[in-house]
This record gives sequence, structure tokens and C-alpha cells, in this order.
Amino acid sequence: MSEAKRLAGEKAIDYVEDGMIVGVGTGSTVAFFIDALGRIKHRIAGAVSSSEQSTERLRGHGIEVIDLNNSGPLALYVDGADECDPNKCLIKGGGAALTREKIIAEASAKFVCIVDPAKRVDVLGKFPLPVEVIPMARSLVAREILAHTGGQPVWREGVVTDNGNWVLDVHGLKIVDPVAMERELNQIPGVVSVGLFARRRADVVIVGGEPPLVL
Ligand code: ABF
Repeated sequence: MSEAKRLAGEKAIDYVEDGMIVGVGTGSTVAFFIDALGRIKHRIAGAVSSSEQSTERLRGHGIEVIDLNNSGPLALYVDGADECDPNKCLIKGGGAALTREKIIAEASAKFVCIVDPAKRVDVLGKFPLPVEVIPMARSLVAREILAHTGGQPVWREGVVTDNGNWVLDVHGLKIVDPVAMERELNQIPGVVSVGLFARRRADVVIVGGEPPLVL
């Protein structure tokens, strides 16, 4: 599967234009994109990073990491996903970076999502839906998710996000209306962000393969 991830990550370089500040996601597929970016770093002005993990890899290539408050709106965001449905709605957050990923996706004109074929599903939800929560609200949010969705929230114990928060993974969902589910979960007090990218879904999906499939 990592060959497919490499092919998807490298294909995303096609969307990088000279002088760009590139929004960069998190995960093993994005790692291939970062490595490819390192090979053309002379063409870009820098990157806005979605995690400490990606920041470290970018800096390892000598790519300047720029604060989103200093970059202004971005032309391009490249990131992976845990699941992708036929409408380019995504589940993200397996890497616990969902909040910063969602912020940068919102700031970007074009969101290019890079996946291996196993990420493609008809209906989102087989992958447990990550929800970032304020620690004091963990049990409250878990109770409300159970009551409102029937999903089973499980605390991702031992994981603290880059923002100092916790993550609940919601099992057993069949998300036939991702926009509605994202809106409903976002309302619960204590929820920082939901790993559903539906209100702001991907604009382009690259599925790794020979040749890569561009959707
Ligand atoms: C990240 O990429 C996360 O949102 C998502 O969980 C992850 C997918 O990981 P990988 O590319 O390693 O399969 O953006």
C-alpha cells in the first residue's frame, strides 16, 4: 500500500505552482508529498504545517514553515484521509491532527486529498470518526454522541493533540449525510473539531496507482 501512497503523494506535486506557500497535512501519505516537495523547494516560498510531525519533516528538507497568520489565504492544501466517499467527503483525524488540518483546509482555495485505494468507501463510518474534545468535556461529549448518534465513542487514551486536547473515536456509524453529522457534532459544547470534512470537502482526490487516478 505504501507504493500507492508514494504515487499519490508525488502526483500532488503537479498542483504546486512557483512561489506558492503550500498548505501541508499530516500522515504517511503526506510524508511522500513532503519528500517530493523537498526536491522542488527552490520553487516554493514555504509551507503552512498542520502538525508538529509535518513541521519537523518539512524543516528537515530545509523548507520554511510559515504561521498561517502570516501567510494569508492559501492557494493549495495537500493532505491525506482515513476514508473518502464518492462525493469527496472525508473522515480524517487518525493522526490526531484534524483541527489544524481543518483550519488550513478552510484557508485554502484548493484542497487536494491524496489517498491509497483502500481509503475509498461508499459510505463513511467504518473508520471510527475522530472528534477532538476539551479534556474536561470528554465524558459529557461521549454521552451526547451516544444519545444523538447511536455511535460508540472510545477515548483515545494516552493521545494529546498539538492543541493540548483529547480525542474520542466514534465507532459504529454509517454516515449517509456527512454535512448533517458534522454540523450536529460540532454543536456539542466541548467539541473542538470533528474529523468529518464535508462542509469543506476535498476539491480533488488523487488515488495512488499506476497511473494515479485523479477524481
Ligand atoms: C491525516 O492523514 C489524517 O487526517 C488522516 O488520519 C491521515 C491518513 O493517514 P495516512 O496517510 O498515514 O494513511 O491527514
